[in-house]
Amino acid sequence: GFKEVNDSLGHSVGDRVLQASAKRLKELIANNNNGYVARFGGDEFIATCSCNTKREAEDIAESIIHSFRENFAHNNAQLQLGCSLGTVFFPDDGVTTEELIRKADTAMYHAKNSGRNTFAFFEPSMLQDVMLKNTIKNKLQNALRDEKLEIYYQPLVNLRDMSISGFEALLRWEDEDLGEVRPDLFIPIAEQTGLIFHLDRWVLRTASKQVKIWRDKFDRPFNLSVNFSPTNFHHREMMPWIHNDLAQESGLEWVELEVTERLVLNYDDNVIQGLEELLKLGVSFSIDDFGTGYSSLGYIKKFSHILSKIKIDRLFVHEIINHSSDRALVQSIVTLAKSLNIEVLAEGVESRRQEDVLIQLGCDYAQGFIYEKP
Ligand code: G
Ligand code: G
Ligand code: MN
Repeated sequence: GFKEVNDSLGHSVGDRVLQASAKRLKELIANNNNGYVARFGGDEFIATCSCNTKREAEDIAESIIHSFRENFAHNNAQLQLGCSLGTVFFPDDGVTTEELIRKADTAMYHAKNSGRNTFAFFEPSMLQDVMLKNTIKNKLQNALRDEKLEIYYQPLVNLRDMSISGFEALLRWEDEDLGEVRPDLFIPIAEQTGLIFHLDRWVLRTASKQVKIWRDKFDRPFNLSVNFSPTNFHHREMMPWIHNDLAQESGLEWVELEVTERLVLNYDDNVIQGLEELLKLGVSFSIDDFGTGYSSLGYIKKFSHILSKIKIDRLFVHEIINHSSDRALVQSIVTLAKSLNIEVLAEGVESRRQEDVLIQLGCDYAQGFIYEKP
């Protein structure tokens, strides 16, 4: 969290936090373990110490994480920071400084990705992860450029009369070497690299054309749902895209963007402004995979004015027959949504019995293999 300190409180405060961090590290490493601490650059430190066992190294790593749990004091404010640690062993993991630092760095990023404020010991498989990620990143970029991506469509069913109310667009990618790559794998990578913004725009543009054709051909007011990554709101081209490109498009009033609860994690001015501009253009919003993330009733209330639909995650729909707790949960989501004028869709419906219960509970829409696969 160091960047935030620098950005919001200024570099001199940042400098003092670095000094205080160095002090904490030195107390744990230099004094107790006959070791050495150095600042590597930015907010990164390197420390060496001698350990006889892996267990001993674990204890030191844990004590460092622990010491960063304590707030940093600045004037009267308390700064909550944390640290992520990557650990390597000499000579097992390498004998040159360069190799050891590179592997420690890899392990540190691994620790960051597994939720921060934790440590990781380097493992060779981490390098493979990095290589695979790089391969996917490059190949995905080319696939988008060469129009090798495909969109699958899954119908959304209105439970009142069983008509098709619209379609969700789902990205699919088959690579010559890698075979079929699942979105679960490539979407997070695309989010880390910013490519997701270009993917999501492409899906929106391409799927709009397709659904427009079906609307005309069948003379039905089909809607289109597109998954829209929360990270897009922080892309520097987001506002220009809305104003220059999207504003020219017609038919946005039948387009719905599916966002996940992650949107509230980085809820700042960019998000608020982006949401408002999109609403002005007639776009509507739904919450995808509801119930699996950071769901809080408080924020559903806060967002009720911009939400048109809640999509209940298939996890809850799956057990709705066998578990009364899941049934109760779906019931309460429906009740809450109704009182706020938000519609409810159940994802992953696979059986008639599930469908029956969902209708009983007052669900408005359903989606799942029982109707059609994507
Ligand atoms: O379709 P499938 O179950 O494999 O999707 C896996 C995940 O990938 C889902 O969470 C889905 O929302 C996401 N996903 C699929 N297509 C897109 C897309 O075009 N853009 C974004 N941002 N996510 C997508
Ligand atoms: O995260 P999101 O809700 O966007 O993911 C949608 C994905 O859910 C689709 O890509 C599809 O593969 C999957 N899906 C759709 N219907 C069903 C279903 O009935 N059962 C299961 N297991 N998955 C489904
Ligand atoms: Mn979705």
